[in-house]
Amino acid sequence: MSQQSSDLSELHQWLQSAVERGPIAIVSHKNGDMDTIGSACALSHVLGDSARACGLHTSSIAKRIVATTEAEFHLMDGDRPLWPRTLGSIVVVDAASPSQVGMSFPEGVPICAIDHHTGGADWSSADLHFHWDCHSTAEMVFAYLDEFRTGSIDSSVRRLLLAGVITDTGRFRHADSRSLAAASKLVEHDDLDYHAFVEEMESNELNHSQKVAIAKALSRVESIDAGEWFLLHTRAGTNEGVVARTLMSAGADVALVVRRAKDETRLVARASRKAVSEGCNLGEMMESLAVRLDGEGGGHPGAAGWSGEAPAVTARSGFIADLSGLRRKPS
Ligand SMILES: [Mn+2]
Repeated sequence: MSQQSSDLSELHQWLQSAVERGPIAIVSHKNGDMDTIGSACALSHVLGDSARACGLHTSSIAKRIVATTEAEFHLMDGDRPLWPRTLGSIVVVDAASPSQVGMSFPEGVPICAIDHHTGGADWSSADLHFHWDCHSTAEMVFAYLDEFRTGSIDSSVRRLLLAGVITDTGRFRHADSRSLAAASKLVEHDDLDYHAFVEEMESNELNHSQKVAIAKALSRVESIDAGEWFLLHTRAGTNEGVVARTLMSAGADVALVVRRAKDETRLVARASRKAVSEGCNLGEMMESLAVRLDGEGGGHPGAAGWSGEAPAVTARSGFIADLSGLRRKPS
């Protein structure tokens, strides 16, 4: 049996016994992006009445897709999460470590973590840690359903997972054969009009104050030759992802967006495909930043983040210093 199919059967066995144990909480990570929400809702839909998708937050795209697929997602209060007394199992989707969930779990309930991030990986508390080095958790959930629960893959599940794959691969910009194969299988049914679906996802218009905030962040952009890399960086109060994407379109090898909120600093970084193939690995850089500055850091070679209590200027100069020290490899 290949590693892939043995991972999937291990997950299947775990979930089968979970269903027998009673109520299952399928928990998303605290930022509530489309991948985590889509994966949680699709899995809970398939597992049936005993499973509930829940978490602290849903992003605006996720909110829209949850509404249009008539999926059920339960928002929880991170300070006082209410768990059923009979809770039998917890499945965490798309979180690199327990801290990314943003709430504590009841003692003694078996946990299964399904995740595709590098870094973090602090799932020693989990009974089962199902990890693949791929571009979205939605692909992993789809691989499982496609193998063991094909009959339960309905239109709603397909849309939830497809949206997760589309957003986590940056609209397929950093997809690989597995993401593309999953997406292809997800759209091959007549009831999914891909064009209309993408339009529906992208109709997620920014409101006026978000547009103003993005414009301000763009007006503060600075460029640096960080060693051999062309870096564009700025501060943003919101929509860091949109700002980072814009900096990439403007030709950055690496884009860095710094956000300072309350007592937390957050770095969001993106690298071009070329930069990644020439040796830039943002996930590793953010992990090493987390070692030096505390906080949490990790992600993927081309898209990664760090958050912690260090001042914004310390975090930013730490990142720039690391990037400056990195030599380009011939691609
Ligand atoms: Mn993800």
